[in-house]
Amino acid sequence: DPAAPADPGEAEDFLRQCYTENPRLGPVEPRLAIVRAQIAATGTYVHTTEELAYGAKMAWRNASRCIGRLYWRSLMVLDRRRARTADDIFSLLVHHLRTAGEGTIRPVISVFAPAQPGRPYARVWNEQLIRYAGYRDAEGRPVGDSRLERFTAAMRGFGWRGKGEQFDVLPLAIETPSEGVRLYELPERAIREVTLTHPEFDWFAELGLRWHAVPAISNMRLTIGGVHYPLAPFNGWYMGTEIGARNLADVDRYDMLPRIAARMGLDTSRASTLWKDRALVELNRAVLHSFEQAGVKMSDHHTESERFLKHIANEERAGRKVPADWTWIVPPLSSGVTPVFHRYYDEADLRPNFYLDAEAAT
Ligand code: HEM
Ligand code: NRG
Repeated sequence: DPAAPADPGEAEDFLRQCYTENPRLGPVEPRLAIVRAQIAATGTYVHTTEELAYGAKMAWRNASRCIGRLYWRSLMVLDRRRARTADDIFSLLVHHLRTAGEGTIRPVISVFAPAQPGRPYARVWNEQLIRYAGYRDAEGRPVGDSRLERFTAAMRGFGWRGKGEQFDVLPLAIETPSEGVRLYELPERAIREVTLTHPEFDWFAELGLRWHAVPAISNMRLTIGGVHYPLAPFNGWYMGTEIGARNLADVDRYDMLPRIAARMGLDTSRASTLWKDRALVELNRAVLHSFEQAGVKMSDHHTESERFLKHIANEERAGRKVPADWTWIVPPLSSGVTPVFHRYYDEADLRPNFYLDAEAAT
């Protein structure tokens, strides 16, 4: 429960670790005394800017489903704890997307106000800041991102009208205690997108595919030292398979493999022709090729797997274990030819971390 009081034990564990790993912050004992008193008096405490920044980096470091953790120290932490109104939050989210996506993509987190004990808190209903709407056409055929159909219907319930096309960016639904839910349309300058072409197949562009450059998860709660930040959207860059082997390929998302296989002229009458595998590889080549051509940072699953093993080696040298979830770390394409496949991982649930709360809208 994000609105529960801060747990003093968790606060102490976090502060000891934070101050041990950052000797320049000075001794932890005086800080512990202050925090204990704050929790006793108010049920919670206020992180310093340094604690917030390092806590957010630790949360990324502890995210056991994330293969991209080698660069955890480079996370840019924007302290947005003072923002209150939906208008303020919206303009800071636009700023986040522009900071993250201009020039080369950089990992950024915007941390908004923590939940106060027993009080309602602000949050964003969208799972990511940029997502495409999902609809059904008159014949009941899916249009857009089928995963977002329920969310899209909820937005329509608030009066939003999408164009009904394959890649309509959804509005942001921002909820604050004093204003309720408000919808905001993202301006174009906040939405960097890449249209997909293939290095050899000229017809590929006719499929009309595209994807947004920045994955910015906005529905996970950041927990640092017993304090809960329900609104703390973060982003890194994409690994190509997220788009090419899942978003555009999954049967319950864009389901593109049958159409790509048809254009390739493959024999789809039997599974054993491996037409799905062949179409999948070409789709993934198109994703990596298009992002590279557009100058948008993206990594492939081989490179990201190697980086992750380097991260594990770094962390072990620093005397730390790397909690990891095999089922999320292993890429959904060519799993067995990436080195992350061939080993087991520690499965600890360490804090600080990111947690998924129940969906607000659906
Ligand atoms: C999950 C890659 C940055 C936190 C993932 C996944 C991938 C990935 C491939 C699995 C996603 C899926 O299967 O749907 C990367 C790459 C990054 C990056 C290439 C480039 C820098 C970050 C940052 C944070 C983060 C900056 C937080 C500060 C997480 C979390 C999950 C995750 C919490 C689990 C999401 C969930 O449970 O749905 N990442 N990531 N990652 N990543 Fe990263
Ligand atoms: N698979 C999701 C994004 C999940 C997080 N992936 C990242 N995170 N790369 C998708 O939109 O396809 N990140 O912070 O970079």
